[in-house]
Amino acid sequence: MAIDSKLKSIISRFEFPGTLSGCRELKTGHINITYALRFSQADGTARDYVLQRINNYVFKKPWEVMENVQLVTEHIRLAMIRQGINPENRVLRLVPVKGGGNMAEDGAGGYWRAYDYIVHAVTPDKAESPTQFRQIGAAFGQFQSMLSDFPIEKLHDTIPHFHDTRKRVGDFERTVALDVARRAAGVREDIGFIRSRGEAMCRIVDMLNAGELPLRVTHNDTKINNVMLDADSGEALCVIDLDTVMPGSALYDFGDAIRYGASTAAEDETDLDRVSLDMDLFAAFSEGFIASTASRLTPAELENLPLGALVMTYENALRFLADYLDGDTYYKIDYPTHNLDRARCQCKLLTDMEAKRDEMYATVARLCRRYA
Ligand code: GN1
Ligand code: MG
Repeated sequence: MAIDSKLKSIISRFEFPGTLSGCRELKTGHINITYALRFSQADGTARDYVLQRINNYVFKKPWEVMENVQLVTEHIRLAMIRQGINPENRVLRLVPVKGGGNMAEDGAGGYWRAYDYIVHAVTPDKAESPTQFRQIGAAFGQFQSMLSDFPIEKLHDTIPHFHDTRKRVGDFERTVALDVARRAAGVREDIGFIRSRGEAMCRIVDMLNAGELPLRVTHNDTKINNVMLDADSGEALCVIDLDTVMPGSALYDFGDAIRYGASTAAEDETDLDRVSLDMDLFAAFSEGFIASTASRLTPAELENLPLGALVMTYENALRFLADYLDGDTYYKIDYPTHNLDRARCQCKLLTDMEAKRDEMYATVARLCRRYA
């Protein structure tokens, strides 16, 4: 793509080696703006980097996001070295800004950062097989395990109350009452669905507050495409998108991965008959996750993993619907009812999970007996 002068000037702020020879936008994620950059080197080779503009409507204090990312990637890098693993291409590495630091402000309110590109990798948007999804489960489980000795008090809450379902349920009522975009009348049934599950879905927050579940350092955005896989072997290489690494519950990471990756359809599928929970994928992910975390997680965490899937699906339904009612201020959308379609799809998935609840618990209990 043609590179405009504003982008060029941001690029020039980072310590990229070589001469810029390519730039393309990567259309992934609902939040940040991401570019892949290529630099030709004097020896004729090329090196690739990722440049991102941090969404500072979503992340109000981008410098705190960067502090977290710096600390977390450094911690993982050292953990890998201790385990005899070469961290090259397996943990994100920030590119320094000329003159110091790791984030550049563009003078127009934009905040930018850059990473080495994880090479020879793919990020499937959908599980291609149970075996692959088991690997993804293991990768997120290992990610949590590597951060199990991270000093949790050093982490900023990059989005305060991110998975505080109780607060989200309260905020949702205010959103409905304000009805900024005047859309509430058209989605009464959807609002009713969200209201009917509110209390039950606050169970994880309540257990955390009661000390029945421990706070852990968690990823909090465990979509399948946040794990990069080796393009040939399919082996999990690197967990990415670390902006929401924060204190949270292990159940959130398990649950969000199931919500997105074990669904039979895309997150915004409009033919709701196609949306359900694939129990083979559920079992495969559970196996990878439980095998890599069972020795660390408490019995209460292990037993309640399926609750994570229900709660995360509910929470995303609520958030998409709230953003639709708000006039689409948070998520990137491709068309006017995109957030509504996403919300309805999540509601349908939650309904199917409710029907399969006993089966989900039985599968997890069986795997816990095997690995715990
Ligand atoms: C957003 O980074 P991305 O676009 O994968 C969102 C998640 C939602 C997800 C739904 C910081 O994630 O919480 O679950 O969309 N991230 C943030 O697809 O709000
Ligand atoms: Mg994200």
